[in-house]
Amino acid sequence: MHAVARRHIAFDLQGYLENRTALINRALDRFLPRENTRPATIHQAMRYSLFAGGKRMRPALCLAAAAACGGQEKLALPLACAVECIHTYSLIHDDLPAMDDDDFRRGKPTNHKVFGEGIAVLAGDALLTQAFQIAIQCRMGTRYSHREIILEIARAAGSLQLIAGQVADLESEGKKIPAARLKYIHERKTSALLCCSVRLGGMSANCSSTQLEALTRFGYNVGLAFQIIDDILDITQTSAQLGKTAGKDTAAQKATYPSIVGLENSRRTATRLTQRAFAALKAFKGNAHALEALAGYLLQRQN
Ligand code: GRG
Repeated sequence: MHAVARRHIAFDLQGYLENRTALINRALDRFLPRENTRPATIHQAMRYSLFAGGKRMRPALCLAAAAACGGQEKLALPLACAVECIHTYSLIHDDLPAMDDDDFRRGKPTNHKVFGEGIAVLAGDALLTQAFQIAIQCRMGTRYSHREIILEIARAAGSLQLIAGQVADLESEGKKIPAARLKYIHERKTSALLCCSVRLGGMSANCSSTQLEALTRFGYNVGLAFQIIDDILDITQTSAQLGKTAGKDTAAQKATYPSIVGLENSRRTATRLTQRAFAALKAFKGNAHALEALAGYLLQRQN
């Protein structure tokens, strides 16, 4: 067995994920307007993508980070749901014909295929806005205010991070780019929101500055590893396994880690980044089992 996988043998990750996914889904259901709330089309479209069966990795990381800092996971739930809304919005927009033009996401037809492009744009917009409305419902401790929470989310989702990554991604299509440019894209398009997820979990638990710094290093490295694995899966798995169209990166002539440094080198880099993430968890003195198990799983995942 892989050395990284061996570390998590005692932790019931499957049980943990099932339980937290159910918790997150129930909370999302409470936070979102009902399907028949007028105008019903937009609420149906928002719920369609939100409940289409995502892995819920960002909210799970948010809850696990809260626990690692000695906090109550339930207090982090609004923040966990907020990041999942932002993630889902980014997927809906990424799938639009003007972006990646995809027909298949989370094992289902993409939002614009079901509701049309106009409603899909609006469903993404509405989920992004909804995220702030949900986040503000978090009960904060003494160290971090709602202002800091909102700033944290806005920065990760804004034009210097998530959007910057997507812009660079669009502008790099069909071009040969150096590995440093690809890292810039991955840091913004993927790592920023993962990093934000764990930081928010820590902040909801009133974490110390040392803990927040450790979570930042953990999230950054896990985020980069996550995207490299995503690039690898795009060429090694089928569409049915991924629940989205496989081979898209090659078809769109996108620069990926495997296309620049090869498959084996990409796997080694993802493993090295995950080991750095594990090293960051030392700050939690053995109290970050869920975070550790999640990072191990993200490296080994098959979809
Ligand atoms: C704001 C116009 C506009 C677009 C934003 C940033 C962006 C578009 C899209 C990003 C989409 C993307 C492919 C991001 C990379 C991160 C990634 C691999 C997402 C898939 O995450 P998973 O595997 O998905 O966690 P599930 O469906 O399981 O939640």
